[in-house]
Amino acid sequence: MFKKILIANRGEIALRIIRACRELGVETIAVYSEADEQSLHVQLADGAICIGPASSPESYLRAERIIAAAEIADVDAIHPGYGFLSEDPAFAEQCEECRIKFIGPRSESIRRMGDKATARETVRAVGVPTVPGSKGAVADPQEASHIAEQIGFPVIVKAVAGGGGRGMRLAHNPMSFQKEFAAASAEAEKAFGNGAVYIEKFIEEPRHIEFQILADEEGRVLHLGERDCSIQRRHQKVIEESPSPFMTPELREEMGRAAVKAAEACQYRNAGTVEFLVDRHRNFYFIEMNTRIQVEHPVTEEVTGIDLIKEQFRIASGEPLGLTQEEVQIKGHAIECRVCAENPSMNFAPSPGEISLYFPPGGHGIRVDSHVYGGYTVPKFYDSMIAKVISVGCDREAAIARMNRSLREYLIRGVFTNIPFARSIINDPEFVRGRFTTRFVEEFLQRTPKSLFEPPTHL
Ligand code: MV4
Repeated sequence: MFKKILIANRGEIALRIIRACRELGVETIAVYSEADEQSLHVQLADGAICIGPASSPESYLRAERIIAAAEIADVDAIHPGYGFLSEDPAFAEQCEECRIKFIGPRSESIRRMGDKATARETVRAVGVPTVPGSKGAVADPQEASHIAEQIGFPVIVKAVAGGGGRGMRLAHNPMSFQKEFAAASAEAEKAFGNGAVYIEKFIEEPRHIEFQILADEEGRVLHLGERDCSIQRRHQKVIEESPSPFMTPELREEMGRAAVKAAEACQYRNAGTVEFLVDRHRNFYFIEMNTRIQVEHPVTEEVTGIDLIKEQFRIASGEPLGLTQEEVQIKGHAIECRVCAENPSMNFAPSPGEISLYFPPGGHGIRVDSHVYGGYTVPKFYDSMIAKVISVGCDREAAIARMNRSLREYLIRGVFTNIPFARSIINDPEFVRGRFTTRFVEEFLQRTPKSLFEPPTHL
């Protein structure tokens, strides 16, 4: 096992990684921006190095500063967490060149799966179902039109460098196609400096179901079942759960096998996630692979009993996976709500500031992964997520009841939060029925009076 590692991240995931390291007996070095001097990850790590001013491009996104910090602290490895540099193949490559182990896949796997058109072709070649669409990127508008007509409308135009919903355009008919194709490409060029796009048939009202995988350095791959992430608002997940209420044991086995094949196709190592869309007939289609640990990993941990962060360290240090696919058992049900400092009454605008009062929920079956505390100031510079509440129960009903009571207990004053919003979803009859699609939040917002999830007006 490693002796000392550096955490190239902040917030709750930095804490989550420090906690795993403490239990493994691994020393930790935190890096932080000037806005994060008072952060818990700085306090709880064994050492901390300031890497620049508040803004991410000048701190957490500066690969060379993080590598420099790693060399000064003389660490064996870097854990990138999620976001920031976690899916930057150049950063993974620099770690490799400096003989610092990158806790994650090889840079070639990150690069391959980071190009969404290449990812599609890579998994399609080994028999994983993909959405009907173009073979790779399409540059010529005439050729694109021809492909769209062949696929049949509606089609979706996606950025090759995209993912997570950025740079996507829907075209309902041949007339609108040219416009949407050009718009998607222009948007992609502006957002990613890469205007390449590809085309897929638009799957209407799908569910978003992703599979957690683990792969050791010998290339053995396991899947740890699925997470249902259909409850999203503007491509931001709000609630995730495992298992999916839509899943059957047969479909899990079939999709799990496909997820493992997708990972094998890119010689994947360490923890990863294979994303699928599932239509009403339970047809499933690969859409993307995320080559990092994800925000919602705790729901998988709670139903499998596997500590994914510790597994990441064991795998990266060369230990083979200690269990077989048959030994992975899904037990009970877990739900996660992302708590964000934002105001649902103001179109979910971020609400940074000082937390004046803080009382997190607890008790049987509740886990809170968070870096905040009473007196902490939520900086305006980063993502607004301040906590994740994870409930676990013997079944979905029990997990829902537990989530409902814990969101009721959760006291946060000084900033607005989406807690009332999450709670009203948890209590929504359609959510409780478990029959939702990626359009759930949109439909919920249309039929639900705002007053049902307005946060208290006085802080
Ligand atoms: C799609 C789709 C329908 N058909 N692809 C959005 C994020 C990105 N990861 C993929 N996304 C979608 N791709 C085809 N061919 C619908 C979405 C989509 C979506 C997917 C998952 C969760 C929420 C979503 C909300 C809107 C659209």
